[in-house]
Amino acid sequence: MEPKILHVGPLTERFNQRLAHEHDAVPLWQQGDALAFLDAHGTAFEVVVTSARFGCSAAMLERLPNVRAICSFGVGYDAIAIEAARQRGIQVSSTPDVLNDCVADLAMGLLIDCARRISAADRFVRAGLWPAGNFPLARKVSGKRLGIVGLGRIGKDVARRAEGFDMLVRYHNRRPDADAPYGFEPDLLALARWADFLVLTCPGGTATHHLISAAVLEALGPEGILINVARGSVVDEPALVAALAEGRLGGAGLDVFESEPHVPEALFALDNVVLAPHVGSGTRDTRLQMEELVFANLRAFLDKGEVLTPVV
Ligand code: 8YV
Repeated sequence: MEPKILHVGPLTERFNQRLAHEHDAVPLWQQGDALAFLDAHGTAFEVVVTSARFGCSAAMLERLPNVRAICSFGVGYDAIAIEAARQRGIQVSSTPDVLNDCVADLAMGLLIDCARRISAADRFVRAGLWPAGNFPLARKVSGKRLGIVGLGRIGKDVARRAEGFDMLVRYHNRRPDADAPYGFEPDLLALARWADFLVLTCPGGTATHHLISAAVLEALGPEGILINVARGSVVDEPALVAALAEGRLGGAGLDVFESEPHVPEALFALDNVVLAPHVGSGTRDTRLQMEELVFANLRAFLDKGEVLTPVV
């Protein structure tokens, strides 16, 4: 008999049906109070299928004493109780690489939109304002200085795209990457001072919580643009909103927020921000590849006892 699978939160209809069809999976979101359900039935499950969004909390994991693997849809695992999993020898897989292109594409899209004010220009035309006068001049993108916070797989794809725009690229990481052909900047404030555009592609979680502080935003300055395709938790959001509203920061392109799906209302009124509802990986092509990788990890664990793309 195949192990029982706990399916934490709904993904696409296709994914949900496929999991239910191919495996003995229980949709947790349909069981009423999740923790109460796990108190009663948690011992039955050996594998958890979840996503970057729904994760698997420490409270859940405590109620799943027989779980041996967590297969997650998405590359970020800040919502998974990774330390508890590591201590118990639970394998955790994510879906790296298959989404790099799409997240990097969105980062560049937000950057160009903020600098050239494409969304603002679109609003200007639709509001019938053009006959009354020209749209204000925007800022050039090509040849500018790009700072990347977190030069991992996605950060490197952003850097490669930026090279196509003749940008100068420097990056901030915890450690320099010996293979990266870009300048390493150990001082985040210095990177923000140097950069015209600062793109965040680092992981979320406690290690990067509010890394982008009021001081970093101040250093980026009234001409600077912040792009966040990482996690909302990386940025001190109230400080960001204040800096944008008071013109101390030039602009921001944001795909992620601290309390998703809730976006600070103060941002809605600002013309110097471009807002997206966490769609970095949100193309049909990429989501399909992420789905395939979740199922491949699951299959590998069930057949051979080892996931293919482990995070721990
Ligand atoms: C989510 C993401 O996976 O991969 C990540 O870390 O944030 C996204 O791709 C997606 O929204 C589904 O949860």
